[in-house]
Amino acid sequence: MDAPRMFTMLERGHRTGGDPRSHTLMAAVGAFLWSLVCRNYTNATEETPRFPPVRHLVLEPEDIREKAVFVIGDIHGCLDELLELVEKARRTEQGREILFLFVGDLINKGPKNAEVVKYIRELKGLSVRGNNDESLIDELRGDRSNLSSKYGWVAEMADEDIDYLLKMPYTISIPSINSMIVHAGIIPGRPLHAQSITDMVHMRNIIEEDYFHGSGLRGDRHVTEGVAWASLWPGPEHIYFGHDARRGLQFHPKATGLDTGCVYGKELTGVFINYSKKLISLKAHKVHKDTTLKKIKNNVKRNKGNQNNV
Ligand SMILES: [Mn+2]
Repeated sequence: MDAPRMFTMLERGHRTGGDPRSHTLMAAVGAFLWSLVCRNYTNATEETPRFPPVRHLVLEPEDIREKAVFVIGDIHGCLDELLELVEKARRTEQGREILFLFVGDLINKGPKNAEVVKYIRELKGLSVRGNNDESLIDELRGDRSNLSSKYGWVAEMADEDIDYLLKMPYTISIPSINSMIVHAGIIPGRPLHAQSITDMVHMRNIIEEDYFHGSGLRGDRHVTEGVAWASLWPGPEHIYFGHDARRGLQFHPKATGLDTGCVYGKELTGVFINYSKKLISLKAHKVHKDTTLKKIKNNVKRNKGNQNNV
């Protein structure tokens, strides 16, 4: 997965014998084609892509091998708590290699956004795209020399870290351990390719509408109407998600919510989804973002009739 699978396939072909010259030629052609695919993403300032190159990433058994898989909730720039959680996870698994997965919202609201992305990339962690990651990507697609003031920290980001964000998929599936990761939610009974991006990055509730006059199951970002989407998820795969700090840790038969509001001074949580299956929560080091302030802001926005805030 780190290296393009195309190269791996060519390598395998080479080992099985045949004319080595034809393999060299194929490798050259492959490298050229891959460079065309990558060009837009490495030179992102020119044209920043709206969508990741792979929207629904599937991890194969060889991507996991003997690794313990640890899924971590919303980070929002809380680097210090993340470092502590990674350390605790390593102590828990005692020497077994760990693949760190993230439910998205790596950035915004918290103190060390650029550092979190760099750290996760270096950790070879994989994250899905959250609404806050998506907001930054939207911003990057505009005039980068004129980013809004809340994105001042983006100037510290290396190109490779921005590139990492741009490539984060909407879902990560691991069929070998019957698991899937998404930031917000998935509408049951609808194939992945038909899921809306808004639902995958914003949904908290599902509202059941009249199937004849409405749209059936409809995702909603608010929690005032309908029920928690995860309470309706029937499986078969178990979904790990974030985005719902208000509900906090959620345990449903086939879904686990991991946003325990670290940035709001609550907790940061991660869970091993194979081997020990242990869940680890630790206290936030401080209140990084005051929720009282957020509530006031939301009320002001609501009074203005704007329902687009998250
Ligand atoms: Mn979110």
